[in-house]
Amino acid sequence: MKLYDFVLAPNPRRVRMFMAEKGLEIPSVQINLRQGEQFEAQFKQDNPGMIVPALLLDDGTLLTETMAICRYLDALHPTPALFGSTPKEQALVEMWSRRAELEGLAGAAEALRNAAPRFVNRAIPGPRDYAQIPALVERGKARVQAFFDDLENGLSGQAWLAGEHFSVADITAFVVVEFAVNIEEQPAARHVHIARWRAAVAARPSAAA
Ligand SMILES: N[C@@H](CCC(=O)N[C@@H](CS)C(=O)NCC(=O)O)C(=O)O
Repeated sequence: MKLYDFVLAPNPRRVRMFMAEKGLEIPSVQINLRQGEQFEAQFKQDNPGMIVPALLLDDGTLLTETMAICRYLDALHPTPALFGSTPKEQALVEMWSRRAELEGLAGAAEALRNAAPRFVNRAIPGPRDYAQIPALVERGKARVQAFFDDLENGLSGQAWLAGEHFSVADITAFVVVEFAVNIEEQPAARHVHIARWRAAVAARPSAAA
């Protein structure tokens, strides 16, 4: 197996944290997105989607999409359970994972990629070029702040998003909170549950992955 990774990007970080929680080590290659290595011919040939993370399996299958990669690794290495154990936990993990991706990560990407000069004509990652839409910057920031409010409610009265056990949903939400520095958005002082939970995630060895 080989993991295409980039140390500064949020989605590969989710996979690295997931692997660290499982105690997995997979050989990886850094694709420096800041230097445009995702556009190089060899990478394009290996991964026509031109995004990271991507996991190349020994039979040549290429898995893209962070959650698909995590699902695959989880099926091979079921413990510790990071997708929930009970039906309720599993549903809550799915619910919070989708909220964190669709509101948190997507909102942050919208705010960053429609503003930063390095993303001119690259407002959406992948093989096609999309023009920036400056009006989406403020909307993206507002979505991230709305996600913080949802997260605060979700964490009220419980240690982790799915209840008693840390899960992949906590990984994605934590990566959103950390990545939001790049769009100059952070949880507010009133988000006390996020602050407590964030410190607890940061204290896990996987947070350094
Ligand atoms: N939906 C994908 C998103 C992957 C993605 O957006 N990756 C970014 C890095 S976080 C990327 O490869 N960007 C390439 C670029 O900016 O050209 C997933 O969940 O893995």
